[in-house]
Amino acid sequence: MTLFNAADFLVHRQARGGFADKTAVEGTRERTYAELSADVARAAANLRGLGLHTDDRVLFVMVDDVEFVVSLLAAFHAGLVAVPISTMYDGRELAEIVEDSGARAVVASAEFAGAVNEAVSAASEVEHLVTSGDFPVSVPDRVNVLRWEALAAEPAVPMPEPAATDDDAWALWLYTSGTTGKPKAAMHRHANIRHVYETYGRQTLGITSDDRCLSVAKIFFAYGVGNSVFFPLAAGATTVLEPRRPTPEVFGERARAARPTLFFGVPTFYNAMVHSTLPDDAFASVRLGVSAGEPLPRALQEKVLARFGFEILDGIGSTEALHIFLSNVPDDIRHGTTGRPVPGWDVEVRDADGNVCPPGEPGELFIRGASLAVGYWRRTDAQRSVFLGDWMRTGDTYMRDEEGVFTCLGRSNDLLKAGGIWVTPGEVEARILAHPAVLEAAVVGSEDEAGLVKPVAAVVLKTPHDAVTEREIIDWCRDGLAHFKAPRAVRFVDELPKTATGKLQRFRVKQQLAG
Ligand code: 3SK
Repeated sequence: MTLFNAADFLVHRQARGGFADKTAVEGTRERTYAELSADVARAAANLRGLGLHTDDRVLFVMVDDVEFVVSLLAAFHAGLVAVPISTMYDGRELAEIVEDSGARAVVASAEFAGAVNEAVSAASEVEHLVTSGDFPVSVPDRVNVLRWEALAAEPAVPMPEPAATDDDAWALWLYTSGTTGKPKAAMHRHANIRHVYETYGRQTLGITSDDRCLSVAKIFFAYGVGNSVFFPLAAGATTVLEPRRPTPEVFGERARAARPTLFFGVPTFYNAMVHSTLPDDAFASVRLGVSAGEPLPRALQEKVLARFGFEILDGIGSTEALHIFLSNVPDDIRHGTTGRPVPGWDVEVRDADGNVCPPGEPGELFIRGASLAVGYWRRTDAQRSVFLGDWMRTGDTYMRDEEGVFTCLGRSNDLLKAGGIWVTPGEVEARILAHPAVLEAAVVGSEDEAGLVKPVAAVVLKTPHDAVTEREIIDWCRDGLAHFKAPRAVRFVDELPKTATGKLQRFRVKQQLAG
């Protein structure tokens, strides 16, 4: 058994090895690697001091700031399981997750006090609530409430060395609902953190200790925790944390002040950036952008390059893979594609019989790599349908060309048949998006009066009161596409339903269009 602890890999190693005085984290305050290392060891000892044992879950509902990074690394250091949770859940949804995880402790920022109070009150197994900021506590007496400062204080029993975990020890559970269904925890090992750094952070991004990382995706999300914690810290670089809600204005201002070199966004955010009034030099320090979450349209990638002056590496990852497994690389960026497999990943496009598709033929994407989750916590059915031996079925429809470059065609279950012919929503959406008045579009299948599935569209206009009509959008599609692909109906909406990282939730678009 080889000992390996992610806290050692991410912070203590750097503090010992020449980066002690280097700034590790810039949030509302700054920490060097030496300070962060000491904070983490103290917080780990204090968590253990609460009576928490190896593999106990500690759940985090926190804003992206120094306290979150310290708490997360402290859980690794203490041999506990860190469970970062989306800050977008309401009290009832959060309570279900807290119950499901069996967490004995919750660490939460004041901003989410309402939902956290409700969830902790409902979840009978929670014994400790650690509050950060000005948190109005309202939980039953059975819960031991302490302030975050108590985690940072000198512990009664120090824990200078990380717990003797090995590669296979649980480090991190990440809840995912995918684009449908009840959230389930993908369970990740300590070793998975090293793997995503080695394969994507170092070999694909080429991150070095000179980099400064800024991520739109928050730390509670797999994409965000890689961008803002794993990659910068493992490289001895600096992570710039932005606690506020991500808008182009907030990030433009932060980027001008903090001068990031690597910027991690999602297509919706890049789209908002190009439609904003930000100065063109707002991101002048960025050497490379990254996009994931959903395919980045070629036109958008080109607009960001023309306006803000940086290239974007488009890639795709998943919570189950922990980070990105297919990506473009800096010296070979193919606009409009997701690039090639990240080193260490096997990626196949398979047909309905499980055979590998020849180049040019669409099929479902399957992946195999060392950072795949060991499974889902207490979700046997989902686990058996998603994890097949060493492989995972992603549910995405892809095509690989002769050169081994992959292009996304949508989610496998998003494809719809109109008049007996397959329609790829992405193709119809791309046509609608080319209309000068359109900001965003989503196409889903909807049954008509005869019970036949037809494409229908939800459309967000750039200027909400633009006098564009439904007929105009339909005719625009009939002009540029085979007629059967044109939507039969168009509904103008204020916004499209999305996940925390901006991934379109088609099942909610369907509800939106049905309602
Ligand atoms: O959605 C993605 O592409 C993604 C990327 C990195 C990590 C996690 C996810 C879901």
